Amino acid sequence: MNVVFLGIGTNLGNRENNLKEAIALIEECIGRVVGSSSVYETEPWGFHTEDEFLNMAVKVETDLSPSGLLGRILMIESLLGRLREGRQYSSRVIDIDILLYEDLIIDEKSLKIPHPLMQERRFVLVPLCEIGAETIHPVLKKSVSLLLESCKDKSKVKKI
Ligand code: PH2
Ligand code: MG
Ligand code: MG
Repeated sequence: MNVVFLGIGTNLGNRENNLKEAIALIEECIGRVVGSSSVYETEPWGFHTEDEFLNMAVKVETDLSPSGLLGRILMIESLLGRLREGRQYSSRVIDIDILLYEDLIIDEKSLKIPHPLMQERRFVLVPLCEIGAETIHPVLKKSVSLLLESCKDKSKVKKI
C-alpha cells in the first residue's frame, strides 16, 4: 500500500457538498481515506474571483500507481462536473491535486510529484500540516510543518 496526500479545492456550486462527494468517490475509486483535515475557507490564490475556495487535504492508502492515481482523479473531477477552460487558473467545482506520493519524485509534462507549488501555498500547507506535519518533502528535504513556517504566502486561510 502507498500513502498519498491529496489536496482538494472547490469554489463553485455547493462547496461543502462538492468536498463530501469528492471524498466518497476517492474512497470508492482510489483507496481508504486514513486522514482528513478540517475544511478551510481560503482566498483565491494566483487569480482574481469573488468566489472564495474551500480547501482541505486527505491522506489515502492506495495500490494505484502514480499514473493510475492521476487517471482516477481526472475521472472523479469529470464525474463531479469539472469543465476545464484554456486559462491557467479558473473557478471550478472540484480540483484534486496529488501533493505527495510516498517519497516519489516524478517530473513529467503531465504528472509532477510532489506538487511543484505546494510550498508556496498556505491553502495547501495549512490543511496538510494538520494530517502530515512530520512528512518530509522528498525534493526540499523539509517537513511540511517547516515548509509552512517558512512560507511567504500571507493569503487568508480560515478554518470553518
Ligand atoms: N487552486 C488553484 C489556484 N488558486 N486558490 C485557492 N484559495 N484554493 C485553490 O484550491 C486554488 C487557488 C489551482 O488549482
Ligand atoms: Mg490545483
Ligand atoms: Mg489540479
